[in-house]
Amino acid sequence: MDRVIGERDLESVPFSAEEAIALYRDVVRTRQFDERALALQRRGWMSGYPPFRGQEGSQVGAAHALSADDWLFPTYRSNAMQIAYGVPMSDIFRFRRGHPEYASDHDLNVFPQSVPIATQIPHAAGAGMAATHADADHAVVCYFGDGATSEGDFHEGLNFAGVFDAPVVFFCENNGWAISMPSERQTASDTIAVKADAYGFEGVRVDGNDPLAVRETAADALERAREGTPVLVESLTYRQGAHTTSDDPSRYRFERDDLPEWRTADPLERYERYLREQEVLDDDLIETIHEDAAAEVDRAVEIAEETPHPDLEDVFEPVYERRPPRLAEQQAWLEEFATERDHGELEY
Ligand SMILES: Cc1ncc(C[n+]2csc(CCOP(=O)(O)OP(=O)(O)O)c2C)c(N)n1
Ligand SMILES: [Mg+2]
Repeated sequence: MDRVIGERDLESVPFSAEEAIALYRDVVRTRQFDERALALQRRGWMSGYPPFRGQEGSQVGAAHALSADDWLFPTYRSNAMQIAYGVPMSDIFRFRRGHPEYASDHDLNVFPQSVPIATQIPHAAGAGMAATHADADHAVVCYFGDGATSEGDFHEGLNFAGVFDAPVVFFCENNGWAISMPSERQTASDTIAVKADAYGFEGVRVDGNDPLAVRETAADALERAREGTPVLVESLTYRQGAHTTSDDPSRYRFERDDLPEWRTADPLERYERYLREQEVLDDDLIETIHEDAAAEVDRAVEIAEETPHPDLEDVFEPVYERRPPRLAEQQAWLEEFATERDHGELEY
């Protein structure tokens, strides 16, 4: 990669020290969110969690390039992107505790996190086509992983976007893994970015562990998208943790000596070191930023705990206008299960 952090100074990047610190603050905020979420899940506070540790730079950088009119299509892994874009941490905690996403405390243009792989890609292409149709000047950013590029939805979404000049930035976080499948076995293409050629637009690669490079790449891509050319960004980063809290990576993950150092570098440590060298961060500021982030996470946990548990009805209500019989049956079963559980009639 030609964008390795540390090989340039802040004078040579189009950002002020203030912006560089704002990015750092979000890397710290999201790192602390992720660490707390993992610890809380281990206590049974929420049922499952997909950690994004290692991918903060790849997400925070792009969030800083979006404007408030743009639309974001996230995945289960892109919580840092959402938090940096303005979604309250408490919303994400509540979602993980079973609260519906539509009951959120923000009015940002953020779609529900997609858990089915790649299904958000045609949706994002459609949202981009709708923007063109309405003569609106917002853009759409769609996050997905390396694994999603093997799905038919990836082809369909990028094909439509290319044909209809949709203002969409397709942002692929190549984090080295799709659960236990290493990314080099995901495709026989040289890179993921090169796939954009087939759809008639450009694909670019960026060092995803460098928040400044991601910010600049995403800003360029958004500008081009607004002019009617979609862009595929391949952000090279690394999933440091397990796929989710249900995963045991020791079953498949051995040292990835095949990846270069910059690829598995920790974005927080590396960026902090760089900003110290640039003399825009010192111990005092670092400490304040960490303390503020910890207080914000504490407060978000409190808000989530203060929120009454959702009704079982909330699981079913937003899915279909007219509930199909099989879903009604599942609801009845679940209500019976919950009643027995509440009366202590169930044996675990
Ligand atoms: C359509 C579909 N198929 C399979 C799965 C099971 N699944 C969950 S995550 C995952 C791997 C996704 O890998 P990648 O796209 O690289 O995203 P990452 O988890 O690395 O962020 C799979 C296969 C799913 N959720 N949806
Ligand atoms: Mg992946």
